[in-house]
Amino acid sequence: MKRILFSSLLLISGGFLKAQLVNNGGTILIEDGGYIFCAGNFQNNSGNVVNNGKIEVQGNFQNSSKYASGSGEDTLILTGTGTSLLNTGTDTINNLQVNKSSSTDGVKLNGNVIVAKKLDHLQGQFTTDPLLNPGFQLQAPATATFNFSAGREIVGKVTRTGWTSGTARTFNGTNMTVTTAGGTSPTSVTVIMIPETAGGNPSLAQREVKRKFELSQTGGTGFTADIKMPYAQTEVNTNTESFLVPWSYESGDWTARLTPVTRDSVNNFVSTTGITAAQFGQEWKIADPRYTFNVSAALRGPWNGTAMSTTINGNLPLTQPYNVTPFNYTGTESVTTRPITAVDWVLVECRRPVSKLPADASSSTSIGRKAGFLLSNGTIVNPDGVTPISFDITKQDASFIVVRHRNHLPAMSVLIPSNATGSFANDFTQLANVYKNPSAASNPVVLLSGASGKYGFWAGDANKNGAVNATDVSAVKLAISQAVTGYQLSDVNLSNAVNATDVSLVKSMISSAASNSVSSFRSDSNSNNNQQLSGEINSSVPE
Ligand SMILES: [Ca+2]
Ligand SMILES: [Ca+2]
Ligand SMILES: [Ca+2]
Repeated sequence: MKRILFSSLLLISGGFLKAQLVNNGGTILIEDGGYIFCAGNFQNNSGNVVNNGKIEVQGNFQNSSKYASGSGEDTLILTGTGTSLLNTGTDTINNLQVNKSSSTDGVKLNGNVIVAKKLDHLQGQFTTDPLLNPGFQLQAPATATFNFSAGREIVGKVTRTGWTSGTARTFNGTNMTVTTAGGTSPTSVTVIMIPETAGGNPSLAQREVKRKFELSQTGGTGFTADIKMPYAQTEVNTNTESFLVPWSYESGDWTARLTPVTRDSVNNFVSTTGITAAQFGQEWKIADPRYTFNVSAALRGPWNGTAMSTTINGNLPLTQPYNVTPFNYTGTESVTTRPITAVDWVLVECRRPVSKLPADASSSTSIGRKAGFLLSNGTIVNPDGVTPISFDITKQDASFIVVRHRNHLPAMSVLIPSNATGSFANDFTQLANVYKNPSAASNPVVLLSGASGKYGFWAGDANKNGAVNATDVSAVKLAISQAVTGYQLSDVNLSNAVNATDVSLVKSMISSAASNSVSSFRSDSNSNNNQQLSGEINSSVPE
């Protein structure tokens, strides 16, 4: 039996070619305190390597036979320039140190690698080669220590075995951690993390930090997980770092996890807690869920032939008024000062049915909404009175935008494609931009006089039931009889008074719809004996 004994520093180097250490059947024993330096490749083709000391390799390290350690430290150190291929075969290395010459040099797996005690990633790139060799992984027991110097991270697949709940374990970098709790603990957890530079563009690219994560586990049921996910500054794309949240890819949809989220835009990570076992086994990414809605619209009620009046500005509530049926919007938008050109509060919704069909865009498909102000020039702004309305949405992809007003019929956009800049735009004053229910008798919006072909929202839904008909006339008349004042649904022209002008406006809407109807207006002998009022205008927005 051949045995090579190294009890002190051994340098193996060559002349013009990089030296190689090749074992074709012997036993190489590095005793405790021993140190092999190999400027080239270290290749254990057959036989045994028993490492109780240190092996430093500047080329490739390939174990195709047996590698073992005794009681010593057993460290493999990868240094030098260029790319070292690393493959420990089916055997385990106690301590692995990646300390290449510069950040552009690296280590790439050429098979699976198992590290039992400690990983030190000090300098250079380190990749498991996830795109070309998705099966390769760095594996370590949960008890192993992972130490990364600043900016270092492992690209690709890392598995921690012997998993137990309750302790945060590091995977691809200092800020890539997973903790599980409750249920039945997994036996192992795997993270595949691929930054943009390594091809990590999340599937169905919309708006995202250019890096993807795939989490999975073996075993375990009913547990929850806390995860922390890092990113590189260069991957931020069009996202605003202070808004970033995790997203998971579930059932063909990217779904934002708006809470609970913590962020660190200095150290560049996002974390969340309590994700379910089912969510855990998904692709994840990081993206800014706040979208800007550059939408404009007009209301027929306050339209005076040249502009929308702001007569009720002084009576506008300081808190959004849609916290009532049928809107049931519980947002806390409020102001201390009303924007001086505000016509009224409006409620803006983003709807995204899976089918992408407008008929399916019911309120149950809402992925975010917010109350803001409609200004006299038609723009819809945040409560700050200046910036285009913006809010968080929980799904990505093409969407419908709905604008609702408390006593006008709502309107919905046609399908608007999503984009990577986090914005949607729609001008509701253009008929072609507004969805019309094919079975609706009238247009979804009404032509405004003196406005060069612009359209406004139908006025007169004084009882806010999604239709303008004789019952609204009755509601206005009742309000007149009660001499109500202030911010009233029955003030359908927003004139700051409820009077005969409001009755006339509702009637003119109904008769206008009747004369424009595709089909004849409904005749209902029970509702009203004034046949001119028996028509009605229905909202084209799915309920
Ligand atoms: Ca940052
Ligand atoms: Ca009504
Ligand atoms: Ca009025």
